[in-house]
Amino acid sequence: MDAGLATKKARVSNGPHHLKDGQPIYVEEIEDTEGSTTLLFSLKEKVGALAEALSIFELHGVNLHHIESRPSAEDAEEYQFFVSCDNQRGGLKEASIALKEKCKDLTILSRNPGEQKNEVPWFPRKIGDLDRFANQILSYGSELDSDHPGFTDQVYRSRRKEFADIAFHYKHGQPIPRVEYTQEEIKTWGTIFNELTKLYPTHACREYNHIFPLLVDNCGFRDDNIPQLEDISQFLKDCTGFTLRPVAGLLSSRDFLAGLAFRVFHSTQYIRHGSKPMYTPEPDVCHELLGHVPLFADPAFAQFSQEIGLASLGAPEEYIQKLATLYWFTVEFGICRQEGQLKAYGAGLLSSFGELQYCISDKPEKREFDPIITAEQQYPITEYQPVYFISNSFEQAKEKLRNYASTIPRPFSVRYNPYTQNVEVINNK
Ligand code: HBI
Ligand code: NLE
Ligand code: FE
Repeated sequence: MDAGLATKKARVSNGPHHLKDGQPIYVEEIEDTEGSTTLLFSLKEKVGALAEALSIFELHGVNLHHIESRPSAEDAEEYQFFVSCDNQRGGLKEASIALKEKCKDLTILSRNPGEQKNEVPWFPRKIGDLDRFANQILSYGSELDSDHPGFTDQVYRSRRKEFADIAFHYKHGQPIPRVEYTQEEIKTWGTIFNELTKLYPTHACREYNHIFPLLVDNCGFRDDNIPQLEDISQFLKDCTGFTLRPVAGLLSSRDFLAGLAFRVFHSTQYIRHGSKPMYTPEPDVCHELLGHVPLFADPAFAQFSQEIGLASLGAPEEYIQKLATLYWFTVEFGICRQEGQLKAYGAGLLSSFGELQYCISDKPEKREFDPIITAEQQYPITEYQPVYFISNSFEQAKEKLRNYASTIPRPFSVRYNPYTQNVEVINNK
């Protein structure tokens, strides 16, 4: 939809429309940027109400990308609208001021949090919105860095492109395409599977060892078979409602955490290069399936993961970074005490037979897990961790992180509706 060039209007002063960290935000503070902005507002149900609202965008020359509506959860006589627009050419500020006169609850969500510091970053509201992340890969897609072990291996590189294509074309609700893994890929998986399954009884936490046999029985976890994401997704759905979505590489922390709010785990499907089975810095199918999947079948862990995801939606960038660091030292690299021994529950440990042995040895430093302190810790992403944070139990780690997440400031609260798979936003007036 293109409304043509802007007819600039004089700036009108207007009251605050929104509170953030207790501070009012004024629509005048909207900056024209390269990004897109989503506006959220409600209108009384009446013929022509929407057309009238849209004419405001047209008048100010704002190009709309996407529009959606639904009945309001709070007021049966109102409809809620989500309008995503391009603000490259300006006009949005003026359009918002005019729109503010028609609806009392205009909220501005932006896709570019860094540039628009006073606004709530865009976040997915319904499970299908996760389709928008498919092309937002930070790294590790099909383009490999020069220090990647597969960099000069043409066969490996073209294989990575095939996997990236599956992820880029995937849409919510479709079955995840099955992949026929090559003999070489299965051999790499087999080495990792056999080494790790020797270590799990002594090195993995109780919850992990409890679920693992179910994956052997139901999903084809064996040394001569790389399980299919679709089968695992179905299995997890039956256990806890979690599902998998294929992803080409690393998502931003914000996008990755947002998936968890919908009980969706973004999973890679390719396998690491066969020359370095014991450790890889990038997530691969071994990391996802052997590291993460077992715990997503655990109801308490699934609930915890979703809460972290919900706490991240629309959170300020600094908190996303803290949450990502805490996620790193728990879900990825967490260690807990069980029966007087150290056990790994972090997926990055449970998928690396190199680091799994190293982490509970006395080489790395170990500190007590404390979210406030741990959230500030720096960490390398391409080598074994120099520091791990230990909790007295797996349960305690989850409880501490959950309490921390509930303190993240936001001018609204969210509630997940499992029937519609939508996130409902409740404004804290
Ligand atoms: N992206 N695909 C993918 N997989 C992850 O495990 C992942 C990610 N992005 C960020 C991330 N993990 C974490 O390090 C935290 O930042 C949430
Ligand atoms: N280092 C892990 C492994 O080798 O399986 C992957 C970690 C991904 C964050
Ligand atoms: Fe991971």
